[in-house]
Amino acid sequence: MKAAFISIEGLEGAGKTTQRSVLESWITERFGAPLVTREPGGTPIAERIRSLLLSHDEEPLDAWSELLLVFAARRQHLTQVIQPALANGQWVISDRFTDASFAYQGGGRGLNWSHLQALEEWALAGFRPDLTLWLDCPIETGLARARQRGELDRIEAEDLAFFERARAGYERRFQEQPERIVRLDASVDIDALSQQVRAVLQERFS
Ligand code: Z5A
Repeated sequence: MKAAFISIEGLEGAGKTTQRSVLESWITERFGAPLVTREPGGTPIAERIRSLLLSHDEEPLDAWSELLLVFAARRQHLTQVIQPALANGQWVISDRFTDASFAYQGGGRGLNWSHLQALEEWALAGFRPDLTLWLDCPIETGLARARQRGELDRIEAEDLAFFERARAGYERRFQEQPERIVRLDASVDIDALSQQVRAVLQERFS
């Protein structure tokens, strides 16, 4: 089977990082160890852009600048890491990819949706994951799980309304691309969610 690219999406505390290891073991057993990566980040330059995006700064970061920075990091990640791995027959799992930009910058910041679609077309030549798992749970549930960690980064520090708009952004993207994006109920416990994840993998790739 051709190596596939799978992304995991969802708001903070949805369980993306936790479920990443479920995907990793399922793929390893069948197709060899996948490359496991994340966004923003995944290459040294893209990780530097990530620090810029998440750190608090006296100078406000303009919403379009934020979008262009995430896309600059993504283009770097795609060309330097993701595409070479896939060309080499290695599966790739990414904790977030372009759908996060539609959710946070399109939904959360309210940037023009069709401009984002155009950016996806020219910056990534329309490249998309083969499968995206959207871990969806009520915002308060995710925030309560994630916020035991302490200090909030620049995006985590946004208010509830921002995350509501971001969730609506995921919903819109899901409505537009239901073949690629699978929505999972992430309000359940870790084991129950892992079972949902394995069931999707089984259905798509066995
Ligand atoms: N961002 C953007 O704006 N535009 C873009 O294009 C991209 C990103 C790509 C960094 O993302 C920020 O970048 C993000 C969006 C923005 N900002 N926010 N908010 P990130 O992925 O690095 O950060 P994150 O979403 O904040 O990650 P997270 O808080 O670690 O969430 P998670 O990975 O989904 O959760 P987790 O680490 O697996 O679990 C969190 C805790 O909950 C942990 O204690 C678990 O044990 C527990 N947990 C997990 N699952 C469960 C279940 N099912 N039940 C109970 N407890 C659970």
